[in-house]
Amino acid sequence: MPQDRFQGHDYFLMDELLTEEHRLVRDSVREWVKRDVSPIIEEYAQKAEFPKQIIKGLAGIGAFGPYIPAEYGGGGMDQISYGLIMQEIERGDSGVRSTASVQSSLVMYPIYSYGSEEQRRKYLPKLATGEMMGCFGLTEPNHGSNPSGMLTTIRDAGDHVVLNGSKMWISNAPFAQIAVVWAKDEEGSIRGLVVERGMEGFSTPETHNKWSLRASATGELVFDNVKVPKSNIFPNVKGLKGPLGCLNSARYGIAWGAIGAAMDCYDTALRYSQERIQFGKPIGAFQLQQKKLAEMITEITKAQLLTWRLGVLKNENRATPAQISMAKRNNVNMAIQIAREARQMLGGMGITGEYPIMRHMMNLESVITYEGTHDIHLLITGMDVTGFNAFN
Ligand code: TGC
Ligand code: FAD
Repeated sequence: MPQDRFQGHDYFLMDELLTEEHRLVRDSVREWVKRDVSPIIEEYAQKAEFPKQIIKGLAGIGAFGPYIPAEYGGGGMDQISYGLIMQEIERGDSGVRSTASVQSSLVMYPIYSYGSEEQRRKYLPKLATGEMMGCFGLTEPNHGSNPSGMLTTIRDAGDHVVLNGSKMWISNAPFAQIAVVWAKDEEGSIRGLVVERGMEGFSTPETHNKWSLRASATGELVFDNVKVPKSNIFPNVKGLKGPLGCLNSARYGIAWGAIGAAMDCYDTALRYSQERIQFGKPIGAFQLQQKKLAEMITEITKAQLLTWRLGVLKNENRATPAQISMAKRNNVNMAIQIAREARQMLGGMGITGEYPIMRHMMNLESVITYEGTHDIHLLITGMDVTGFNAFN
């Protein structure tokens, strides 16, 4: 990929709504992405490999547990800083943001929110430094959008439980040392537990041949009579609200992240339109290309305002799950539309790895599917505004 010349886009002077700390966090992550992600990410995406060497750097910029209190190794930051970190990382690549959001919101968050003090002290500091990586197992081969039907079970066996079943499409699974797993107990209640690599009967086969999120490792979690100590079960949550609570935090981060991917596509297309000459003029001088760019910056600006407001509500503990759904759905859809338009603006060059757009476009096909599909989030909004549940 040519040198990363990205410049932020702030049409409505949104920076004035950020604190000095927010801007500092955002700018330092942006610099790190330019230095350590952009130069290598295309090569890793092409070979479908997660660049493990960036784990230390991700920990260094505070991407693992930004809002987890400092006494457990987290960054102790607010929700807007967390969002800005996700935005800047996804500006580089959605797969790298996936690794960070799984670690923060789907592994550290449940351990912090639902775990015992012993569990917090055992896992959180190592997860914050990246010495330990985690993954999150909710989806199963036959239960994706409706996780309440899950078939993975735990059976009481004295001082431990016996875990059986399987999970599919799990980000970070191939290399994670621990998995936060959701399974039903004998009463049919969903419980969360920490499963450690090395436990007998636990394996994590890698999923190959993805056209999307190629720089992120995806795999299965297979449990064949795995004995898990009872001390690994989260004591403070029961039911589907446990995993869904984690998703609120991850979906919030994705809403910010999608803005990053969209800004990168817009920035690339804008620069290309100013430099590429056809019919004796820069293509940006043609009205059809201007329409595309004008609509892109309009949609990015609307998403920035929505998401900043959501961050304020989240800081005040007032953001509802339905508001988070609306932002995730809107922003990922906005980003995927922009990626498709921007790719066309680059003509043939748009399909090459010389530019980041095609990679973003393909990545966003996963982002619009995971953490609740586009349609599932629409139904959540529909239920919230009408009071009618269209799921059952
Ligand atoms: P429902 O009966 O509505 O609710 C069951 C219980 O959960 C509570 N609840 C929530 N709690 C917290 N946050 C939320 N967002 C919540 N939504 C619901 C609810 O109040 C109830 O509590 P209680 O106390 O009454 O028991 O559940 P349902 O079975 O009808 O399902 C609702 C539905 C469809 C919205 C939900 O299942 C859903 O969101 N499905 C989508 C599944 C999904 O998003 N999976 C994501 C897997 S993880 C992933 O994709 C990671 S990708 C990572 C990466 O690489 O970045
Ligand atoms: P399905 O639920 O089978 O849906 C198929 C289609 O039917 C979709 O279009 C959906 O919108 C539609 N549909 C379903 N129900 C309804 C309905 N009631 N009304 C209307 N339409 C409906 N999961 C994890 O647990 N952990 C992870 O780390 C993780 N990482 C992932 C990484 C990648 C790259 C991908 C692709 C997925 C990942 N997932 C992960 C799984 C992801 O959350 C699921 O793919 C997603 O929730 C959708 O489930 P599904 O694929 O089984 O699709």
